[in-house]
Amino acid sequence: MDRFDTLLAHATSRRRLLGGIGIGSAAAFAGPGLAETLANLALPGGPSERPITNAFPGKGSMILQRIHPPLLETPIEVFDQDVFTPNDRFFVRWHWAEIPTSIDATTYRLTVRGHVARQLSISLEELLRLPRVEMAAVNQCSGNSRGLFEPRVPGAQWRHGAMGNAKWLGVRLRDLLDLAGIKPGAVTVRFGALDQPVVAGAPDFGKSLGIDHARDGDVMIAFGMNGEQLPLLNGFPIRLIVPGWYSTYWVKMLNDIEVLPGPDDEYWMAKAYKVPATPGANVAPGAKNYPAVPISRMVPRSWITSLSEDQTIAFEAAIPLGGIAMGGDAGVARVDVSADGGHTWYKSVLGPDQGKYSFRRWDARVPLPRRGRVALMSRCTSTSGVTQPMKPIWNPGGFMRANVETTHIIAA
Ligand SMILES: Nc1nc2c(c(=O)[nH]1)N[C@H]1C(S)=C(S)[C@@H](COP(=O)(O)O)O[C@H]1N2
Ligand SMILES: [Mo]
Repeated sequence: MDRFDTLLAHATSRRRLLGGIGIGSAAAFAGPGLAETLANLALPGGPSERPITNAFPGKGSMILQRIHPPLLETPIEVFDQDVFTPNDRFFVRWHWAEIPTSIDATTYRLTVRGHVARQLSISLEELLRLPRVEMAAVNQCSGNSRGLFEPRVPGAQWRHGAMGNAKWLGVRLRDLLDLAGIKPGAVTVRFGALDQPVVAGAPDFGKSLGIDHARDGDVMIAFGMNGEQLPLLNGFPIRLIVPGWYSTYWVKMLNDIEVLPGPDDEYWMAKAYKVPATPGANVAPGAKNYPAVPISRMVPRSWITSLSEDQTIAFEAAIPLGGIAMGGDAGVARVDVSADGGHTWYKSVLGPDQGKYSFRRWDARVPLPRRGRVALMSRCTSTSGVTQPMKPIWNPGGFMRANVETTHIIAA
């Protein structure tokens, strides 16, 4: 048995496993009343407390942002343990509440249709026989860290845990499109999934990529995540991976690929997930009537993970500091750290390079300027030469926050 057979074997047994513990029952158990522990997200617009839940299938301790559909945030300390986020701690976000609670891997089909020479209906077994690729890539929600927007904007009030990094195993989207044979004049590829809106007439979730992007060889259909099958809530049995792009494009429970001879003018591309066409997607709070474009590439970010907001530590002349960084759609070239609000910067040492789309560990020592409250910062520069700005941006969607973040500690 190679890895491929193992995955399929797991995939088939998954059906039985999920039968008894559907999302419905989990949601019923996950009410705030059950929570014994609360996480404090320190959101400027409050309220900051969220229950910690263990009640969702395939998931360990997660910050409960919403029950139905599930929005689960990864606690920041998880990112301090490894650059790869464990599957059972990986964040979860769905738009619509009608999510299948069990999947029959033996009858699952992925359709490729539209502007193609041959329409395909592929079983998982067939998909798993295509040449396989594995790639480390960060999956980050467009609205990650939205809870820190000032003034506050509507939407899930995430702190920094609407992101995760995994080794994705799957097949190239290009190989599948080549099997179907793209017809001349193809412009867009649209991806659809099994989840459904609860309200009649609400737009079914779907996202699109331009034909050249879809065929670039990096975009993949993943059935493996950190060496295991995908958790149901992260899109079992297959999902789209769009390295370097925000996860709104990473369609879960992918079952439909449609090649279009024109643009996708449906809701999720034409209306939702648009950002100002300004540098850094930044507009003045309250601004209206500015040109907007679909969100796309990620930008560099970094986080301190070895210490948490408002933590008290013993004063020392210099302290160790560690965290993670991402280059966005490029690699991490350097991470600098500061303990005096950004006046003096010190270089960190980067951990192993797991590929340009992955998180990268960094570690440093910083001198503490004094006892008391200290503002610690990290600042990433990508291999394409982009450095995180100091100032936060603002836009009404709460998308693309990427400024230098501050962690305050008390050196006592
Ligand atoms: N089928 C489907 N795929 C989806 C979504 C969805 O609602 N339905 N949400 C997208 C968004 S906005 C995000 S942030 C990611 C979340 O991925 P995760 O739950 O695996 O962390 O899934 C993306 N793919
Ligand atoms: Mo998202």
